[in-house]
Amino acid sequence: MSEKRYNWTKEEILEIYNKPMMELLYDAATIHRENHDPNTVQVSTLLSIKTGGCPEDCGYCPQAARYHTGLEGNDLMTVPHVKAQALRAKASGSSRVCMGAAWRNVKDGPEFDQVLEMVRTINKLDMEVCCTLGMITENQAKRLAEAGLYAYNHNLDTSEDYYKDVISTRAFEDRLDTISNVRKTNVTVCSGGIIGMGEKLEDRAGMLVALASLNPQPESTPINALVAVEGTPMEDIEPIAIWDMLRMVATTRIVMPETQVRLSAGRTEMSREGQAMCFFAGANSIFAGDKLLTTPNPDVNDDMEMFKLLGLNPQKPFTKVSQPKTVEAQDSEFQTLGEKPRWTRPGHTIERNETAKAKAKLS
Ligand code: SAM
Ligand code: DTB
Ligand code: SF4
Repeated sequence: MSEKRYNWTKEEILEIYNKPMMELLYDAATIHRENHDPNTVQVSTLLSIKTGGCPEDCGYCPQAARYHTGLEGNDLMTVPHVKAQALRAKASGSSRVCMGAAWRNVKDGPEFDQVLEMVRTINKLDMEVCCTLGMITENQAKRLAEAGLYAYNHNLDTSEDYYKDVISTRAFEDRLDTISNVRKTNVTVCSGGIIGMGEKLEDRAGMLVALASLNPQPESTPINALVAVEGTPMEDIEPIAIWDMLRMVATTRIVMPETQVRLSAGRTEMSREGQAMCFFAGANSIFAGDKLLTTPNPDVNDDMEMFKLLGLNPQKPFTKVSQPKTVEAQDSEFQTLGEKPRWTRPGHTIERNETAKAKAKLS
């Protein structure tokens, strides 16, 4: 059994990443088999419960209000609508629903109360519930846990160095603080990032250093390929080659042996052969459903056909961690604190983000 380490250096990770491909695949597949059933893949369904109009300036994101991406925004979804979507996801073989909101951070109040009710509702359907709502405080993490949340997704997205070239409205440190708030509960941590944003290989390695040094390491790590959306500052970036995805998945598997590695955004650009190689190299989760949050994803029937072809089985819910209990709103031991946390606002200038913002104003 390979030993789990929290002190990987950037140099060590780059050495792994740059190995001859066959060595890298063999090493990653070996570690994968030591820690996971290689024929089981966890399937999550994304649900955008609050779309668009986000105040942040994340350079990759179609939901940032300041860029002109032609996206139709929505108010927060109702609980019955979410329940209906969760039931559809369950029927299609998904074990987890991941609810995303285009928020900078969670604010206490009726909308958060509504999200807590969504969490209770889905947990009662015996599905794993994940939320990705932006930054959260310790009290908010505890309230989500009490409602029955299984996982919280909060990506580091890239290295600490490159973060400053991607986002100016919050700091890398804020992301780590939210992850640490989630770790004060029994909710599992889902954290990963995006490749293909113009970062160097050192940044990919730097992101893995940061993720692998979290103790405990994230229970799941999404690896997204940038979906370059028109109107965003990254609209002109060319898609990455499958080889980059493969190397990133394999390296993630080696440095975080127990983590579930999720093949995330970018699968519409990948062939079945490419995805099969990623599963061999240690990916053991996908986002399924015809939409990610706002952009297309492969058809769920095509995915199930691919599973059949490869002899893969969808993972049952609560295989890794047992189902949390749901406490009803009236029995809650927590209160709405109405906190106004002071998350960072570095506010430095990112030229391409400013250009995209100016272009949006003109149109
Ligand atoms: N607003 C919350 C936040 O930023 O944490 C939650 C939603 S946000 C859309 C969740 C994640 O989606 C981001 O951290 C990023 O990793 C991923 N994402 C957003 N836009 C993307 C894109 N165009 N391509 C690939 N991944 C993207
Ligand atoms: C993650 O790492 N990827 C998902 C999920 N976590 C929330 C989101 C991908 C979004 C891709 C762009 C979009 O569809 O808006
Ligand atoms: Fe907002 Fe999240 Fe998109 Fe950033 S990634 S603009 S915080 S929705």
